[in-house]
Amino acid sequence: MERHEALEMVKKQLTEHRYQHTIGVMETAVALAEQYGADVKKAELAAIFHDYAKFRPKEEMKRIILEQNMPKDLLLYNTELWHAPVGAYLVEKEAGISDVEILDAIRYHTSGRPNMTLLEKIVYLADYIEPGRIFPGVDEVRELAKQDLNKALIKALKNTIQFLMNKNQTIYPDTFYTYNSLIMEVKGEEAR
Ligand code: DGI
Ligand code: FE
Ligand code: FE
Repeated sequence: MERHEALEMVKKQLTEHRYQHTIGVMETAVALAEQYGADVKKAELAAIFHDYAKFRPKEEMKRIILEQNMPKDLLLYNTELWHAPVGAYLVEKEAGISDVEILDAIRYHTSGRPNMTLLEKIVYLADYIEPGRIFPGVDEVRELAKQDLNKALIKALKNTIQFLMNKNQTIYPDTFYTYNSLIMEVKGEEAR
């Protein structure tokens, strides 16, 4: 699918603010893909569609999670987590995108997962550091992203976990598993 066609599709699903965020994620993901040698076209499409399901009614998302046999424990945690796996499902169904790498980058863009692919990492990080983001610590992650993808991701995960803890919110286990997996990956690199 061409960029303009994809953008037209997502624009209808999003608010103007969320659409501008999506443009930022797209541009950032393309730059990271060029920098780290990922498939630029896949990064672009995954970024464009990453928040496709963001504004679907919670009841619809819940139904899809149950009917499509997605992990049921998602329903026990923050509803903010749901749009990622539901988005992957709807993007395949409604936009006809069947590329598993693109769909997984959408599916795991909020929680991450252990042993993330390069494309998954790029979309996750682009979502965190796109120019419209202003949360505390984001500049440090932007700087790390210039040097080391995994170290930037660790900082982003750490910030997110700390942010949620400070608000006494639950933390989805995959968020911790993602953090652990990245720490081990960096330790492995350093031992070589
Ligand atoms: O959809 P976006 O706002 O662009 O960003 P996102 O898909 O990364 O969603 C982030 C939101 O999800 C943020 O408000 C934090 C919230 N959230 C709630 N529980 C968890 C969580 N994020 C992670 N990574 N892990 C959680 O357990
Ligand atoms: Fe999102
Ligand atoms: Fe997003």
